[in-house]
Parts: sequence; C-alpha cells; structure tokens
Amino acid sequence: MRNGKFVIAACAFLGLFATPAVSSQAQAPLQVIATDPDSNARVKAPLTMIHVMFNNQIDAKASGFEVTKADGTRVEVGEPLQMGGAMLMATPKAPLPAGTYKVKWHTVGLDAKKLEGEFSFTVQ
Ligand SMILES: [Cu+2]
Repeated sequence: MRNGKFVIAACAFLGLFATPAVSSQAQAPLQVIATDPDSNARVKAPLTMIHVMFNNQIDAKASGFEVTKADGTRVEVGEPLQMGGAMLMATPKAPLPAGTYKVKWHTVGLDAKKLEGEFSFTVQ
C-alpha cells in the first residue's frame, strides 16, 4: 500500500470527492467533510482502509490514527497516508474483522492549527 499509484487506484473514496473544493476553501478553518466508513456506519468485513476527508490541506506527518476495538484493544495501523492533499488514510495491518471500532485521529492544517476528532463504526 506504500506505492502511491496503487493506493490511489485502490482508493474508491478519493473518487467520491472532487479536489477543487480544497483550493476554493483555502481560507476556511480546517474541518472534517466526511469519513469512510461514515460515523456509526455498518460495513461489510473485511475492512482494509479508513479515511478522513478535510476541507483543506493537512500535514500527514503531523497526523495520527488510534483505532480501538469495543473492548479497548488497540488495532495496529500503518503510518497515515495523505491522499489528494486533504485526505488522510489509515490502513490496518490486517483487515478488520467483524466488530465495533473507534477511530481517534489528529492532524494539523496549513495554518499549523491542530484538529482532532473521533468516530465509530461497525464491521459485520
Ligand atoms: Cu485511500
């Protein structure tokens, strides 16, 4: 998943959102536009990628994901990957089996302001 072309080709989520929104909202405070899976969504196993899409450019190197199961067990995820400038992707080391998961994320915008949030979803 480290190969950029492969990752982008494999990333259906990227195609759902046009990147022009990023430049036209360059002055807007950084905020989340969408997550994949959606907050509280039910998705089919196995889940291989988690995305958080922002309205503006973020810095993947200053970003991080913490994924936990319902019982609090930590799920191993790779370093955050930046896609299209305004999207972060986390790839679990192993596809997520059925269960409920919580994703905590943090990032930094171009204005150096930190932003963090969390959402949950269920793999079934
Ligand atoms: Cu992706």
